[in-house]
Amino acid sequence: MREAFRGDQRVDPDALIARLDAVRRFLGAVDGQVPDNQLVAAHTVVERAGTRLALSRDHTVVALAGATGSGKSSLFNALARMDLSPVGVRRPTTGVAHACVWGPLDGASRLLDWIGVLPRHRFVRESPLDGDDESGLHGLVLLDLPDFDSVQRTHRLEVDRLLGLVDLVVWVVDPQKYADRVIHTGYLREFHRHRDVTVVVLNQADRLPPAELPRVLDDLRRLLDADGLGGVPLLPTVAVDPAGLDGLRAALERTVAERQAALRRLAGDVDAVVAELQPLVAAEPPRTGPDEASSRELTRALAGAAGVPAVAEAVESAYRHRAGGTTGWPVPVR
Ligand SMILES: Nc1nc2c(ncn2[C@@H]2O[C@H](COP(=O)(O)OP(=O)(O)OP(=O)(O)O)[C@@H](O)[C@H]2O)c(=O)[nH]1
Ligand SMILES: [Mg+2]
Repeated sequence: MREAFRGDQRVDPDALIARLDAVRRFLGAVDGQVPDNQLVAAHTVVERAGTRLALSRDHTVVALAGATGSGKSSLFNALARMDLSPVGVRRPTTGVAHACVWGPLDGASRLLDWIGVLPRHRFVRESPLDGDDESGLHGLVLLDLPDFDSVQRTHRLEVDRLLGLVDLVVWVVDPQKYADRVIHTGYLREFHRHRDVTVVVLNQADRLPPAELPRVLDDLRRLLDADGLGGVPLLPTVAVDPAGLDGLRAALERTVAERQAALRRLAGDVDAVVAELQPLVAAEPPRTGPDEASSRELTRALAGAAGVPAVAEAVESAYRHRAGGTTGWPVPVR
């Protein structure tokens, strides 16, 4: 099944909606025949995608995620050019997500309600004093997340919930902990289907002797390749130096201008769902008999969800054809 790295490729919203419809039809067809727990992830994606697309296509929700002390809140404040989220010496510091919206807060309120950021932790980055300085980030909704390696279980749960909803993740690592297992096996690897909405920053780059920086970046690149994240942008940052964010700011400006991150994230979610549902469709469907037609249409529905355009069209007619019929197939494959 397709597991695309879209890179700069655009995701067509209509094609994405067609793929989501195909998943929805597949779920309708297997309803009652496959244990519900095998379909939870697919149902979640279909519902979440519908809500995300309906809420706003003009905003790009970007999360700063990483281990405690890596500098997420420092980067958040530096990008906002304001002290919005407390930075601390006591770890962990950030317990709940903070959000900063570039542009009017009004337009993003429903999105932030859905994401679950409390109103008192929402900030707006638009004032008449700014001039045009911040216009390149107009439409950005930046989230500062709690630490994902937290001693506080509630922090980890909150991070996991939010990572399921955001459009793009900036993973913040630091020179001390960039190779930690929890970062790679617990998180980065899980995002291999979302390479095109993944950015990694090596923050606190100023703490390394300048001659060491290229070696650490190479080492981190090697670890990212092993995580299945080959080709993702990797940038050094220094949150405590305004010039130390130029690369990240430029990357975010490009992302916001493209208006593609939400679509790419959801397309990656559909890829994951299709891979998970694939085993439910037997490799060798029955060749004849009453099960033949239903097995064919399920295969087609899944092919439609996978994004094979010609087959996607056939799904519609297969389903119309089937209207009212009963299905003795698919079977969970042994
Ligand atoms: N030298 C240097 N210090 C930094 C940099 N970024 C952050 N710090 C410092 O590192 C410490 C931790 O920064 P925070 O921004 O609170 O880290 P965090 O990732 O938000 O931590 P949690 O909220 O606990 O998850 C603070 O003392 C910051 O001043 C950097 O790029 N260079
Ligand atoms: Mg913090």
